[in-house]
Amino acid sequence: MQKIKLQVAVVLVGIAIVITTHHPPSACGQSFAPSDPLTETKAQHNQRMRWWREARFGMFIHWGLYAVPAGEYNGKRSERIGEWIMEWANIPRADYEKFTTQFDPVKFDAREWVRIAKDAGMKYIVITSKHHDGFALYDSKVSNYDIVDATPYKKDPIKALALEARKQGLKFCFYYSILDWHYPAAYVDAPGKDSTAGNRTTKLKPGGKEEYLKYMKAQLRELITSYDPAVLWFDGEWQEWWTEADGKELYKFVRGLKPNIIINNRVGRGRQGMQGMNKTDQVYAGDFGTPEQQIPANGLPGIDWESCMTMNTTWGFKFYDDKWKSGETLIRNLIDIASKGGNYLLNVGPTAEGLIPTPSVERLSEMGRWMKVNSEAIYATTASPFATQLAFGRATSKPGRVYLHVFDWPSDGKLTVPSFGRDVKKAFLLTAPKQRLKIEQTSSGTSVIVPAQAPDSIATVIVLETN
Ligand code: H79
Repeated sequence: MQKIKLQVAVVLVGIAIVITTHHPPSACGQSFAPSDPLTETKAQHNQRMRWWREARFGMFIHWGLYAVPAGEYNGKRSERIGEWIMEWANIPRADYEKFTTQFDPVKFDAREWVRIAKDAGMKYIVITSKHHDGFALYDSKVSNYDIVDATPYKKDPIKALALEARKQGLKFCFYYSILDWHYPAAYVDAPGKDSTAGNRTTKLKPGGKEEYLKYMKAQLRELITSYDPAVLWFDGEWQEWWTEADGKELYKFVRGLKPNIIINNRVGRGRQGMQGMNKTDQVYAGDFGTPEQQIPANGLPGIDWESCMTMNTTWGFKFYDDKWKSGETLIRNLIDIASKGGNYLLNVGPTAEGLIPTPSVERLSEMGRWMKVNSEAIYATTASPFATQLAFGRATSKPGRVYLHVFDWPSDGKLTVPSFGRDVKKAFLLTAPKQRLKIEQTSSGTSVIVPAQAPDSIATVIVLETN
């Protein structure tokens, strides 16, 4: 009884807030939907987003049945992404299901995975609970197509990973695909395609949508009540049968189960392709934009976004993909993204045995070495205070401090930045706070006298203390 009264009160408060704070999309149209009927004030929204905005760096994990073929089917390889093999190799559902018998990740070690993420400086983990292939990586009660019911492994790795993430202080989050190639009511209607294979788009049999919605909600309820994720990261929303109204409804459903959860914009139809930010004609569902495999040229003030990117060219493991980005590129991507006010969600694709590939581990530990010394210039920072991008690198900001991330060290020993509306009181290398660097004020900005050699050739951080 007490509980019912409380809920009524919450709804009434919600309505009051809707009336008083409802406003049209901002000029840039990029504001994300208020979470009606759980409408929150700006302050409540900021509070909910707080940990995520401060985190800046997370690990994406694409792990599922596709790790078994690992990019090769009937001797056929592809340049395409590994987790899409059911699509590009045109594999019928009944054949794809057979991978379950070979998915036995006996080398999976939750503690080790979380350690790898944590040592890299990552603050959260987003793992595929279910990708487009429909296979659940956790013990779903509403499906037998999951790791516990259908594989020789018979255990729930998600349970272990969620526990371990919590233990080591990382936020634990789920990816969930709206597109589902395995659901019985879904079928493919495309020339040359098996009707039960994977495809960019699927159709649903009559009545199938209502049935599938129920199924999805049942799985999401399981995910939220059993694992308490901090983020739900939807994908596969571009199906013609999925509408923005469906997205708004699902957003409400998920927030209703966990009010302080954070949800990406792929829950609805807002995002503009791989660029990932929202269309500007209306307010769309979701809390943050999702650029994929790209970094926006500039950040958008007041807009939350997260670039998700791979380290090689695939999300799901492909044994022959050796097009690895260098540690330098990955570190500079993290800095570039932070300087534009975004988060970096960097992917690993573990093997069917349960191992994060060695080249990924090596790169993450290289990032960790940089972060151990420089993370102050990443965590809880906001975008660069400079009107235009700095030629020598990037900048991040905090109250009282600006961090210059120098990629190209000056040959004349002088680093010059334009005025940015705050006085520079002193400057020093982040690694040597007691040794002040000389500064010269010019009419158009500030010059810092720096050592002849770059202390860190990837990115040296110089702190400007401001008032
Ligand atoms: O999970 C990973 C990939 O499997 C999945 N998203 C990442 C995080 C993904 N990557 N690429 N694709 C899915 C292919 C989808 C491409 C497109 Fe489209 C769908 C092109 C046209 C429709 C999305 C919607 C991009 C533009 C519109």
